[in-house]
Amino acid sequence: MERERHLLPPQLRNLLKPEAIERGSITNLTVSSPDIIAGLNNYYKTRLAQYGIQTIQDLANLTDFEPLKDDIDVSLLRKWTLIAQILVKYKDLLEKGLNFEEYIKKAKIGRILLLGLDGAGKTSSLETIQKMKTVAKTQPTMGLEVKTLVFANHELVIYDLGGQKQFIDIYLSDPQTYFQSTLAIVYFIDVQMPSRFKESLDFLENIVNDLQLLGEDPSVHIFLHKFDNPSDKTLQASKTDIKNRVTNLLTRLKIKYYRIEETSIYQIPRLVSAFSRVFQSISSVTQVLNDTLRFYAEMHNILGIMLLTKNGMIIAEYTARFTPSQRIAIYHEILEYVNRFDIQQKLIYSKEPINFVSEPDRFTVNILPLKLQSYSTESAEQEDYPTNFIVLINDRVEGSAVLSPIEIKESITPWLTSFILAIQPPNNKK
Ligand SMILES: Nc1nc2c(ncn2[C@@H]2O[C@H](COP(=O)(O)OP(=O)(O)OP(=O)(O)O)[C@@H](O)[C@H]2O)c(=O)[nH]1
Ligand SMILES: [Mg+2]
Repeated sequence: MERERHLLPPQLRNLLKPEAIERGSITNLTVSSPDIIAGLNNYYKTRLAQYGIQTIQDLANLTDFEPLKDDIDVSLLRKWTLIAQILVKYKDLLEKGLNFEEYIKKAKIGRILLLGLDGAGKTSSLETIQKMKTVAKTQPTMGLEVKTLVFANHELVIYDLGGQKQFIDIYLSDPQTYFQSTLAIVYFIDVQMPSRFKESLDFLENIVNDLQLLGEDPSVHIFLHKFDNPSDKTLQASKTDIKNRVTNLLTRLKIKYYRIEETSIYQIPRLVSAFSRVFQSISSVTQVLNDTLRFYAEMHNILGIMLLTKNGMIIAEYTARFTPSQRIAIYHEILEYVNRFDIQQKLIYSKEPINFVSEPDRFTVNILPLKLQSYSTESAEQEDYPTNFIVLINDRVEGSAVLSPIEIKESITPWLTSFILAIQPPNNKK
């Protein structure tokens, strides 16, 4: 009994009725009746059942609130479906009978491969995000170089595979050595070199074939790189051309999930954002964090929320209500603040938010330090945890959030803490 109760992190347990947890039906969570959710009483249970919603899984699948809205308030429906979706994401972990921390430990991170022809910009890009400033590296990589990068607590192992012809031949002739246990591949294509598109696509096809033969199913990220100046017409045309060709190729190879990013070492926010998405794609926790942020944004009427590491990488975000260019413009400014040492010091020690207006006077942005408070350890140990940043973005004119940024942060922090602690060990842990 005791063990079952600890399967869920405390913040998630708070979403459910205590009796539901005591009953020990937690392992059958997704087939449980929706009324295990706190506040969902018998009346609502009956209403939901009238619309065919009998289980947590049904509730998680609910997307169209329209038919129910006369019976049940939409804000309640939204809240409950989000809770149900979070619970469904835990199904896997619950079925394995693991608690959250154990689960994270077992979700061992494999490696990330940086691939692409010689001179495509792999090494420069990696060093640019490691240093958070442009590194225009010119030394070609001689074969395989193994590097690491810390993202949240994951020590990511990154294989930087030099792209000269003689090395490519070696990788492709020994895929087992180079491509096995791959969680993600980042494939770089130099958009300034249309004359090499064909050659680059051939290499990509060979890699994907090898991965499929090995039974590997990594997440695939295509970086259309050296996209230095988005308003350059020639560059735009090349980008559109290669984007179509990549899409066709990956569709033909039956790769369902892939992302295409436009990157440049001279556009750090885009590059960091693109890499953050690679890291998020292999982290089992970011999905839950993303849902949590969305949940909070909707509850408190906030336009957007981002959760950043100390150096500005995006751990999780809810930014669906911005256009991609708005999102990048806002993030650009956020990065400038977060990576300025004096501002960091001020943020961490004063605990007051930094406020600014972004994207031609449209959005107010608040950056707040997020000091983690462990629920299981004594307060003396708190200082050992690195600070993260929480960013709240709102419409300037509307000033729509009801609560102040500090109040919002206070209410989000306990929620996020247990998740982040699970993926982020203390600073002093080597
Ligand atoms: N204009 C522009 N040049 C870039 C960009 N990224 C990298 N470069 C340049 O491209 C050249 C090759 O960069 P590298 O990072 O060494 O390329 P690589 O993919 O690691 O090459 P190999 O190690 O040989 O496979 C260098 O001169 C970089 O300065 C970019 O975003 N824009
Ligand atoms: Mg290199």
